[in-house]
Amino acid sequence: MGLPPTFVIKAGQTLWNSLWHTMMGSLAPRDGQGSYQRPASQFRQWVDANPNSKIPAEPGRYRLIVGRSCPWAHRTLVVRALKGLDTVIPVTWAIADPSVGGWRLSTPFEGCDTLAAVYQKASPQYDGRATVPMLWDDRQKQVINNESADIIQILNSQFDDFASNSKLDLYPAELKEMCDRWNKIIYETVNNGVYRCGFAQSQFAYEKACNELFETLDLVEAKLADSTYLCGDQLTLADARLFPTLIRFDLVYYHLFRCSRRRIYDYPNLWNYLKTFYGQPGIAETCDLQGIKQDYYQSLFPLNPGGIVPLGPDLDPMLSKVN
Ligand SMILES: N[C@@H](CCC(=O)N[C@@H](CS)C(=O)NCC(=O)O)C(=O)O
Repeated sequence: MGLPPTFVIKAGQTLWNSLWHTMMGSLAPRDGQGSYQRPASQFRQWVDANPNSKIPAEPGRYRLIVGRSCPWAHRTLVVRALKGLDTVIPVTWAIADPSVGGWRLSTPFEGCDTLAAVYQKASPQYDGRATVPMLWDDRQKQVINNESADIIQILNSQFDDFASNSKLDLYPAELKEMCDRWNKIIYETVNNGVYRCGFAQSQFAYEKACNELFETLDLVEAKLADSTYLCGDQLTLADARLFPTLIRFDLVYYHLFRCSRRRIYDYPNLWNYLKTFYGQPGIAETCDLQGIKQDYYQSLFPLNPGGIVPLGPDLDPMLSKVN
């Protein structure tokens, strides 16, 4: 048995190539150079601690709709856990389901089976993507916010009357500037950077994203040589934003998104930092390591047409091991 005849290979290549570009184009909008362009979030309302405000913080009124594999949703779960908001803000789980082309709801919600249907029902004019995380108002039946960067700020600052760990401020005034600086660079080159690698539609776009990603990882590695967290000894929102990408890195991004210059495990300080964060109360429970792998490898069809999920790496025992 050898390879099929040349013309079969050629025909297969031509067909697959054009199909791949078509599918990637709808999975991941791109610019003229083939670089991934993430669409902007459209729901940006703010919940306010003031009981007399238009959208006041109240226990049990707002819920998060999240998916286990999504790093943006994971940030919101991380801040919810750190602040002790588990009983204040309930969670509805969305399941990555390639057969519906997006998120299905684990149990019907507001009469809807899919997240796209919830968006449509609440806002019929909405023409954006049906993304998690979503902060939903159970009282007014409306989408409050679908931008994770906003949602974590809201959870950090507006629910302190009900949070069991309200003393923790992940965005204190004196660290804001440093936190914002890290947020900007980490968003562009790491959080979104791994997607810019994985969703690149040209060699140029991939190499640019990959170089920028590892430049930042090197920078963070150097910073962590003499600092427990990104902004010093105190955990901040910058860490809550970095962690979900780091925990997925060796599991998924290294291989599926071709972020393969180094693993996080190969960076002593970053690996230690990852383990320290993972060891914070309530954090390990927000990480479904096997589920993350399954969703990415089975849902992103154009990147993994065979749908095979790799067995390794086995991160669980590595993360729990104390130095
Ligand atoms: N800007 C959003 C991005 C959220 C996002 O891209 N979520 C992905 C999952 S990781 C999603 O739901 N994608 C579905 C789609 O694009 O159709 C945020 O940070 O909240």
